[in-house]
Amino acid sequence: MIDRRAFLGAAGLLATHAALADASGLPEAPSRASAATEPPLTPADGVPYNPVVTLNGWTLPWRSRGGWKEFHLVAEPVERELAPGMTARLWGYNGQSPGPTIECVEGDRVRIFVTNRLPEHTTVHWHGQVLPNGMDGVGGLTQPHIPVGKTFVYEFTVRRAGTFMYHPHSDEMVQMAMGMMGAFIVHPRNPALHRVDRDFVFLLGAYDIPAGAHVPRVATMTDFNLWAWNSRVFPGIAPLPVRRGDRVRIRIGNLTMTNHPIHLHGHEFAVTGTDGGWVAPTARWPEVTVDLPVGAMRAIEFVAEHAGDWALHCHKSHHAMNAMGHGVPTMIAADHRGVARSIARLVPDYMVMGERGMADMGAMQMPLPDNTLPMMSGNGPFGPIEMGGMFTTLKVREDLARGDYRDPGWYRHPPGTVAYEWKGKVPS
Ligand SMILES: [Cu+2]
Repeated sequence: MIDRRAFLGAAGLLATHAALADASGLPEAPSRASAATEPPLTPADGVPYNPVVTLNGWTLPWRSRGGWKEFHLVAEPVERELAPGMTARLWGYNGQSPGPTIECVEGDRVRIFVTNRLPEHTTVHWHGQVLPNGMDGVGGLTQPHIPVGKTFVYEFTVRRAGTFMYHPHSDEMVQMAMGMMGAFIVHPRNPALHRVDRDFVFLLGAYDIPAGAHVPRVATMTDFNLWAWNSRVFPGIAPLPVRRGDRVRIRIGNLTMTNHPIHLHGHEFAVTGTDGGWVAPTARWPEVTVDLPVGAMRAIEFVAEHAGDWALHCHKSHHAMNAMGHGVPTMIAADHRGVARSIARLVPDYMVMGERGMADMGAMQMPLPDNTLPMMSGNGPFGPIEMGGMFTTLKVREDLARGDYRDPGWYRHPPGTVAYEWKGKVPS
């Protein structure tokens, strides 16, 4: 077998789409090991469009051949860093979970090769696409499952612009619990339609990985311990840098087992699209939280008018935490000093915790098993942020260059605009 990573490194992968091929005649299947956010992939040919930015992810290059855009997905076991200090052994596509984002244009004919390098069969379902029934990817119903080691071909015309995703419809519970999913963005044929300055996409995922382990428990139904955006958890989730005045779209898909109310600070937005299509402008209303139902996508849009580091997070407070034991008793207001003294005679390291709340855990460096993240972490300019899971920031800046997606660092607040301690009088 060709070592794909070595081949790609030599080939300078993003240089051109047209040359992507391997010895078998299949389009090359590029692969990524890093969880960094790649800059948007500007199309080298075909109808021009404004590409999306996949949070902690990337877009799959394609090749043009005989009027088709050809993509190559490889379903395979992957290693994914969820945040610095923790790596999970997941299943995904082309070296990553989630798989690379597929981008094309309304009216494109797409041919997607899917090679199965998993230890069991799989399929790919193109969630939200209107396509011939036999291309829908439901194993057993619309096609045979793709056996281990085989490559299947999906061909269809993408009929409408919008926000879609892909995932297996084959041993679905296991394969999605292992991280198999990806975004599928279809741009309008007329690039002036639905135009925004910055367009982000990520998928919500949930994992149940016991402390010190690497592989998710695949039979967990509700009690997940890691709530992820594109298989990353805070502080591993990249910020969304935008220029003040930019019109911003954030596309979010939910492939977890529960709903997620996603909340943006400092701005109001409108839901402008779902995986069913665009919302008519007359049917939109202002919101600061959008609930993501299971198996659905939402695109929100707003003008980033207010400079600052604005929190963007799931509003279920347990979903903005990393792994924790939900059996922890509430100790607030309990005086257990006497008990603690008795326990300390048996367990010298015993610490009294939680009788004043749990905020101390944000700063405490407790010994943890290897490959385990603290429940809350991340440090901001004012101290511990005390979050985890589905949390990141929208960083609105005056001086960001167009097309610059690098983290601009912490916001520098103008004098007199930060909450302050009362010391007997307000400054005049
Ligand atoms: Cu949530």
